Amino acid sequence: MGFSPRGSARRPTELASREDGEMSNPRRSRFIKYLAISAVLLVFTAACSQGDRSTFNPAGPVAEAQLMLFNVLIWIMAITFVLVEGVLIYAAIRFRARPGQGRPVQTHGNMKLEIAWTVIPTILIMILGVWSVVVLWQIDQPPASADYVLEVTATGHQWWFEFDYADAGGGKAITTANELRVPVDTPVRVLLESDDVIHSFWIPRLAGKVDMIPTHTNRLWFQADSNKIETLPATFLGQCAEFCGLSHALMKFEVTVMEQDDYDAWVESYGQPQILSPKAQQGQNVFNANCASCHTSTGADAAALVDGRVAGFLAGGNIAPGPNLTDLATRRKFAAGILDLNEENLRAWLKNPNDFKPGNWMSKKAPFYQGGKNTLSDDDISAVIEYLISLK
Ligand code: HEC
Ligand SMILES: [Cu+2]
Repeated sequence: MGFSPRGSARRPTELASREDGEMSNPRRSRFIKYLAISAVLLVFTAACSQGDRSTFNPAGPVAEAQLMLFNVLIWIMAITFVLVEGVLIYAAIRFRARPGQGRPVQTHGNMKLEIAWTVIPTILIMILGVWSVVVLWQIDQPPASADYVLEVTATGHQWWFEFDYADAGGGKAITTANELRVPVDTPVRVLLESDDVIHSFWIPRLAGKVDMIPTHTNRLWFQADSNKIETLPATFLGQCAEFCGLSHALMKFEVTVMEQDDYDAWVESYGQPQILSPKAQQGQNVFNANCASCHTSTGADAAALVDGRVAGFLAGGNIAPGPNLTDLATRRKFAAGILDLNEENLRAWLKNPNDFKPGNWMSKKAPFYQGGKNTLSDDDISAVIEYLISLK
């Protein structure tokens, strides 16, 4: 009970070193070290707020509402934290034990204080809680006043995104991968599904993060506002936000926001038969023989086809659902947003996808990879690349 004699005996020397105002050398160097670490961390957080992936730069109503929620919560919590810690530190310094001081006056309880620090936080948390839920409800569905909502099903796969438009416009169904194209100023409802493990759908500047769960459909919506975008088409980066296996960090996608006319033109041109050069025709044969079990390259991927692949995959066959490649050549990137689309990168990818995506199912399952090496001839690889870059 009370102060131990050992404690009071030690106190004067400790206080003396604290009161002489100067920091001792080891303490000063430790202080400088912490300062340096904080400075480095600050640089990292500064990097977080830049570029196409910043939640602090919303480009539409949903991301804006989410940012507002974040800002209000963080500021109220920061102010509360500073106040409470301030009073605590003030009390600890102001009323600290001094040498020669006897036992302080003993008190117990203070009804007014107890009530104040129970009631104030309760009210605060209730306001913040109720308001958060109201905002979450508000951004759950596109505004009822919207006269058109584009609907897309996004399916998570290890480690890429499939996008299915049941009606992309004019009744046309489209299946594509890793690049979601949407018209500007149009609400887009995204139905979220997964064919393997849990993923999470996140476009930092537009909306997120909502989990993609096998056998259960979640949803979110977003809209890209023209008055927050400098030039069209604009690209917004997306990212899987739930750890989903080895290459989770390489599971990205892009949202391309287009003028309505450009979007309509894409829908119109999607899956139109292309005129193939002789080399590309050879490539098409290579493709049909080696790639078509997992990839589609002509028109829509019927849901049944994908389901069949998923079933084959789950049964352990030489099959894994792969991205629909119908419009591959019109994309900026491939392999889920990690490689720029050009011949050189396509060749490197086909040689060994594992160099870019550890554990990917293409090199694990495709029979033409033996011991991590592509056994197709260089000529066949060149031909299939010729074919791939004709897929518009
Ligand atoms: C066993 C199934 C399977 C076979 C066979 C297969 N792939 Fe793939 N492929 C995949 C999977 C799965 C991915 C997704 C990899 C990832 O991003 O994690 C993929 C990704 C790709 C991509 C990137 C697509 C994009 O939209 O990002 C290209 C291009 C590609 N494959 C080409 C080919 C070619 C050409 C062949 C035949 C020579 C082939 N694949 C054979 C399963 C397969
Ligand atoms: Cu994922």
